[in-house]
Amino acid sequence: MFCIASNAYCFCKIYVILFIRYTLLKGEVIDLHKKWWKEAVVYQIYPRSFYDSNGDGIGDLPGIIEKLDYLQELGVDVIWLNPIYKSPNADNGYDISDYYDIMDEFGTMEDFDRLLNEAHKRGIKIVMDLVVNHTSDEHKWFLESRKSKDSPYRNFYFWRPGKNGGPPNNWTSFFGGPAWEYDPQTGEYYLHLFATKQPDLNWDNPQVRQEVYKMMKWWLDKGIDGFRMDVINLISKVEGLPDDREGEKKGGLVGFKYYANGPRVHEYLQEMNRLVLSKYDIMTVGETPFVTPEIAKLYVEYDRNELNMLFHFEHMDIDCEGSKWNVKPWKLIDLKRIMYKWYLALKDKGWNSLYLNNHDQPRMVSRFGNDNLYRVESAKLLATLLHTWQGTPYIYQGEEIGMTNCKFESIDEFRDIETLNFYREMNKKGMSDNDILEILNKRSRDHARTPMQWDDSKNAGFTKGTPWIKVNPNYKEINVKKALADKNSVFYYYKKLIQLRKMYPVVVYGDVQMLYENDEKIFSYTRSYGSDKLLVVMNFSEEEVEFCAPKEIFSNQPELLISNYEAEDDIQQKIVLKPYESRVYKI
Ligand code: ISL
Ligand code: CA
Repeated sequence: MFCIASNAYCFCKIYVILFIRYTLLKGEVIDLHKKWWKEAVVYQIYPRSFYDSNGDGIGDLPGIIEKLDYLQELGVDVIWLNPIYKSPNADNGYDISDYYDIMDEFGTMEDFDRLLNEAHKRGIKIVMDLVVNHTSDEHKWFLESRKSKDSPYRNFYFWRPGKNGGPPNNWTSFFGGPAWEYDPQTGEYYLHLFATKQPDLNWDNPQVRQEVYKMMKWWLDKGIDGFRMDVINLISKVEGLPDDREGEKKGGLVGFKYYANGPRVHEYLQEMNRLVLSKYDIMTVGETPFVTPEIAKLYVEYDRNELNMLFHFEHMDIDCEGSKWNVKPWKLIDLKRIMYKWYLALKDKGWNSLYLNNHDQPRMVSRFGNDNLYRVESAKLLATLLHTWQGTPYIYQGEEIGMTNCKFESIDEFRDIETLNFYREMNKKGMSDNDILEILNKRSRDHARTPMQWDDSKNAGFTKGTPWIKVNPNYKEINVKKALADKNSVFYYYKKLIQLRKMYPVVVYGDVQMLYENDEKIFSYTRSYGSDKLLVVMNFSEEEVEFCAPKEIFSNQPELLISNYEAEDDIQQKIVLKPYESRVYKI
């Protein structure tokens, strides 16, 4: 028996070697790290703002089901759902009171099962948000833990006595104010890195970890296809929760050096991988503020067995200084430098995720493009970058029709807790409403959260009732119905880019070689995979610019795969690129 098995093993080995030889000879590449989640395009849905099926003004799960055909038409492979679990909605679902139930406004567990089933029928996978750095203060664990100092759940969270008549340390919260809340019931404080209604879970307690793993398995056994893990690199806090004196002097967020990429985070993620993730064919992406490529490697290198990819924030910080509210102009050179640095660092060892906006960020066309004169051109140009750089692209709902930031006319049009807290803080400091409004009109998370614009009817066709948040007034111009009727729309450009990823492995797997690294207007690179090669050229400016193609490229009869202007097929050595023009050639 052993003999037969070992013969078969030898035979297989020889066959594999021959096969590799053969394909290498043919000029093709065998990539042992080929994965479905590298080839996939992910579409992020913020359910509250996607489509309202029952007229209560809030998007819901049946609403998403109604729009699955639309997503299938676009061609995406995966949907990432922002949190849909039971929640009092202090932070739109990022404050979960029951991990095993669905938020009332979004529907029922039957609706979810139907959504999963209907998506799978169309070949679309579903990735869920996993929010386990904190729960809601209305979660039963927290309700129990706050009852008494010797509650069996006390140690599920961080409860500490005050110090010198104040909180246990000087850490501040992401949403403003101290990271501690005093609870008179037991006379102690609890830690919340985000809102007061989002107490942090204590991952050092093995019971907490077991509960989280059990819950993850429960969803995976239902058939979901992965997790996007909310602030997952914040789960391990330094023992003793020390004061951050340096941070205090600097201003801004105080304390993060004691919990970002904390001492035991890799131990916990490896445990999670061993006990849960490794048992399923799924994808994982960690949301990780405060990571450099060197730190990121520890999370995503193949042999570390932690996560598949991360959302880092480096490119989200190029247009601000000190804090997200302090906006400055951004430079293309910085974007190129950061993207190339991340590519090189993870090359052949891990994998990048690619995003230019999400539910926490301004709309990409308003931020990195031109949402006025060149809205369509620049939306397509940014889409080109997103789909032809190496990594898995994440499209945020509405991006595929070029949705823009919204013009908010007054403070009471905002809904987001971070925005409203910022308003209160600045107002207390004496800043005028107009000045605050100006900042918020650039940065508020609500720009991403205005309803999806489906058509030019009332409320952009999002709801028959009163929408929970203002609809962007530009919906008559920018909407899905119009996009579907225009063959030159941003929508069809996305569709084509997604198809190109499917047709040419070089778009997914090809190595990147930067061209014109120091050019302030042109973003250009080649991708190579075996004998396949692509050239991507993008003009990130409002002026015409000249581009000189490398000789080996224009003399090789390149084929134009996609472009956002009418452009000729053959490339001359010198071409003039129009404002925001982008072209992709196959060589
Ligand atoms: O949104 C941000 C800046 O505007 C970030 O600081 C954000 O708070 C951080 O990236 C964490 O985000 C995630 O967790 C939060 C939640 O509010 C965000 O929506 C979520 O993406 C707390 O769960
Ligand atoms: Ca609804």
